[in-house]
Amino acid sequence: MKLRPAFAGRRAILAVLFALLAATAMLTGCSGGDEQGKESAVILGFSQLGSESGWRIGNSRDIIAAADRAGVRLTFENAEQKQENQINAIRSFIAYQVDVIAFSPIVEDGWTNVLTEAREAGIPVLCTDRLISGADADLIVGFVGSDFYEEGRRAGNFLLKKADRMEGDPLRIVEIAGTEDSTPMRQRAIGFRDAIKGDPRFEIVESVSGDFLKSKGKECMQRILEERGHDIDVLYSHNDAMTLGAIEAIEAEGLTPGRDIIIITVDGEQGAIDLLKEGKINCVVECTPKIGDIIMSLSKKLAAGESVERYTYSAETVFTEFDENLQDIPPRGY
Ligand code: GZL
Repeated sequence: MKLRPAFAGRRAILAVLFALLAATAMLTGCSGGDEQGKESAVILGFSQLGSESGWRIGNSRDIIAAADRAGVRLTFENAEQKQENQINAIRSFIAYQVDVIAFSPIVEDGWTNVLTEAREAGIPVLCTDRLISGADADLIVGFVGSDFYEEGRRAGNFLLKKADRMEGDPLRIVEIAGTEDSTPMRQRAIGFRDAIKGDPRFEIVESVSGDFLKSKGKECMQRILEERGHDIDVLYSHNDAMTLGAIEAIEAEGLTPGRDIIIITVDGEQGAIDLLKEGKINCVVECTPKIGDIIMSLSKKLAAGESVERYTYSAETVFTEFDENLQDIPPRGY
């Protein structure tokens, strides 16, 4: 049927109007209530820093599953270890006018401009897992994640307990630290040092960055063993991925991890717990990646215009060779 020109024109105008309305609803996230008038789903833009460790992969999995459980519409961007990718992702969330932005900042500095843009757009920003510099603290509405300083202290307190059960020789400590200028790297280092401060039994003979990567943890340990031979008594590693790499280097050198070199690690991945049970690791400080549900709960509150706690810390523990029930540790899930 050939439409009369006038009618055809009217249909075309209606089609354009409908398309504009649909686009506006999508961009503003204000699709309004559905036909029952129920609230529309919260739209959360999440910038994940990368996939550098089993911990990070477990963190991403947990966040995606939690969004599904919570009925939150999640726009998830993986920055693949690049800060500029996180900045670009946050800018795209602003353009899309999400209800809330959450991100795990790969390092603490360099966020002022993009977070100022988010504030000017009226979009609340939540820091998850890691923090930004204190100078920009007013640009975020809250933090959810671990107390890294406490994790560092737990690592140091284990070493005090271990040394109490050993001969009095000074213990030479090597530290393989996480990504430089990241919150966990800074805080785990300070907490550990505060725990052992002033104790003449300990000397940190070297601290290097392994960037939270297994490959770099192995490279660092290989070089240190080549240069220092067997004059190392303790490895304090800021995450399990680097620890697993370092243990490969230690065993290649013909040394026994957990006996020739005391191994203290952070995260609590399944691989590390398995080696703790085997006696190849002496202490695993837990850092849980399972913060997805709390992120969704806080995001819904923010989208509803409610305020949230400034800091929401995860409940965590520590597993050591002195525990009697190591075999009972349930599967870690990351
Ligand atoms: C800690 C997290 C760290 C983990 C590492 O919350 O930021 O980053 O300890 C990960 O495994 O790479």
